[in-house]
Amino acid sequence: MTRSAVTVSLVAESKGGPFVFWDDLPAACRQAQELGFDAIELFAPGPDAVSAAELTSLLKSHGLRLAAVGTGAGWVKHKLTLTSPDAAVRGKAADFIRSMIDFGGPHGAPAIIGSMQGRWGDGVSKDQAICWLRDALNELGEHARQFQVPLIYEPLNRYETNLVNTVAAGVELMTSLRTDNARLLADLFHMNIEEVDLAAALKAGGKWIGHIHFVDSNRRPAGCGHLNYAPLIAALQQIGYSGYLSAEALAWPDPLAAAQQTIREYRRLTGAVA
Ligand code: LER
Ligand code: MN
Repeated sequence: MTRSAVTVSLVAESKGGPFVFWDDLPAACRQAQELGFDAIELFAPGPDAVSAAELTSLLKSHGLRLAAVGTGAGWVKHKLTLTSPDAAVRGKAADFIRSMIDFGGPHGAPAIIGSMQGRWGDGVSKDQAICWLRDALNELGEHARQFQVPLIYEPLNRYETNLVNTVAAGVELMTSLRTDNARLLADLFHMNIEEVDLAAALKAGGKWIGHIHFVDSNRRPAGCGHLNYAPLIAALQQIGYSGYLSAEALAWPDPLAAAQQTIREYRRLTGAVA
């Protein structure tokens, strides 16, 4: 059985990005609870954006879990990546992600590496970039273990990275790691651009699929684009996926309507009851 989650962004620099709720964490928790989401996924500017005590209290009082925390603020705010030609930048990128693992971990939430993976080029070969990425995933995957959460790595579409664009390439990366504590994030928006067959890719991803960004082809909420979800849900059932379907989607036409649309579609597709 899967669980539902909805994204909340507290990152001013990401305005217009694919997040449902914005800026006001208590209000987002209230609305997520009212709509019946199981969890929120938090995109925060850094580990100090909200204290552990406040986050614990907000989650508890609204009956919510923390599905995951994004680390992309390290890129959008500080221009850090794990594959920068500059060793000092790579080091700071790993430090930032470690701090986000420490932020989400006590709440049972894994950290997601998406845009922090960077790209090859600018004097860095693909082999070298993948090697640096692998080193970072090994180290950070082991760091996450103390919280009994995996490290989540997200293949992105070709316009956002040239490192790993498909689930299959993600599996190849996962199987080349020393750590066994990393899993893949399958973002249906990125997959719609890169995969030949989304359901087949999910099935082939199998046990490596650790998180889903639940969104439509045009990055609008599920049901507002042209994805055919039934085979995708069947594929997830077939691989025994029991994690989150987390709405990382544009707040289209507005945050509340996007959240309502998502939970309605989630229930219709999964048979979850309100
Ligand atoms: C970026 O396009 C994305 O999908 C995020 O989840 C990664 O930071
Ligand atoms: Mn995503």
